[in-house]
Amino acid sequence: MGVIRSLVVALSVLCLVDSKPTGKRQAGGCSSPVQRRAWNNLSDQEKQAYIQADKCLQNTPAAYGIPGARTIWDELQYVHIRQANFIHGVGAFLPWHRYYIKLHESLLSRHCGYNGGNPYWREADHANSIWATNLWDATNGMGGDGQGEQRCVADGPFAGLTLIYNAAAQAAAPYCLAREFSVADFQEAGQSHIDECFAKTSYWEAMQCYGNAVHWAGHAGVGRVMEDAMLAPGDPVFFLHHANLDRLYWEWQRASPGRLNEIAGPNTPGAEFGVDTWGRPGPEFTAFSGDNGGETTLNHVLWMAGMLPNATISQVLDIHSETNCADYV
Ligand SMILES: *[C@@H]1O[C@H](CO)[C@@H](O)[C@H](O)[C@H]1NC(C)=O
Ligand SMILES: *[C@@H]1O[C@H](CO)[C@@H](O)[C@H](O)[C@H]1NC(C)=O
Ligand SMILES: [Cu+2]
Repeated sequence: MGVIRSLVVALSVLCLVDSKPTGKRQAGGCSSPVQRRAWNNLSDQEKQAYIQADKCLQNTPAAYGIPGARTIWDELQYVHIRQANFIHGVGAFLPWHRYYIKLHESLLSRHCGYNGGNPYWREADHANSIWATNLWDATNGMGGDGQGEQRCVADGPFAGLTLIYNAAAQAAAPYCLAREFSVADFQEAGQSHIDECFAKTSYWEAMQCYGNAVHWAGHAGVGRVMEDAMLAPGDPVFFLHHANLDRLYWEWQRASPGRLNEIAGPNTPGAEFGVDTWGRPGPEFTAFSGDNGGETTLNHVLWMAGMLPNATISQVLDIHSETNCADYV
């Protein structure tokens, strides 16, 4: 296990450096969307600003009253674990993860002075080899593969990062940020899989397609924490991966105007999504889903544990909405 860091670390001044203006959310609109750019297209200085802002969240004491959380990074991971059986394999999968990216962006801005967009990882560019990217750089990147028996990440800015929530969303023994790269699993990020999903003509078909190979590739390709459907956001790579998935979903949405108002699917996942081990979502979610039934509607409530206000799916389907105010460039 990596070195356990002191939790009380002064904010790095780098948190405050070189960020682009955030999306301005004004009454009734979004006048200047925050720009989400490909990792490869960021300058080293921009990469550092983003990395240091994530480190800042990992070193900022918990602020949202989530039981057992040490840091805001813990609280961010908790939001995902707590409702994992309500946001995967369901209609809300893509909208929920879109709003979760906005949560990450909002925390970076609110607590760490980073007002840029959440960058994305253009995975298809090097689907033949997960290694063939500067994303793993130890200086201007996420650090590399895990090492040793526990596969803890031992280089780069997140070496020594520990996480505390288990799959039951309870604070337990700290564990390290672990990775175990798989070249074979990452190959599913390839363009042919993206093209297949882009060709789907209904949301539910498209969601199931994007949620399959294209989504799985980044999780299983990185491995360990990222491969765990509950714990995955503990790895900072999660947000680059999901921004890429969200970008692909947005491309699909833009291909036909009706798709900005289209949602479908069940509110509880089928057996193939592991509900037998996760358990069914309880009334604390289903009673507040806003759908008046088991089918996901535009009124479905997206919950971020109070770190952002509850939003409905209708508020996030357009990334230029007041709630999102973002663009992929
Ligand atoms: C972004 O990076 C890609 C390669 O990953 C390159 O083809 C493209 O020209 C870059 N775009 C800009 C605006 O720099
Ligand atoms: C937000 O959503 C959660 C979960 O669906 C629910 O428990 C809570 O009451 C909602 N909060 C508000 C202010 O509506
Ligand atoms: Cu998820």
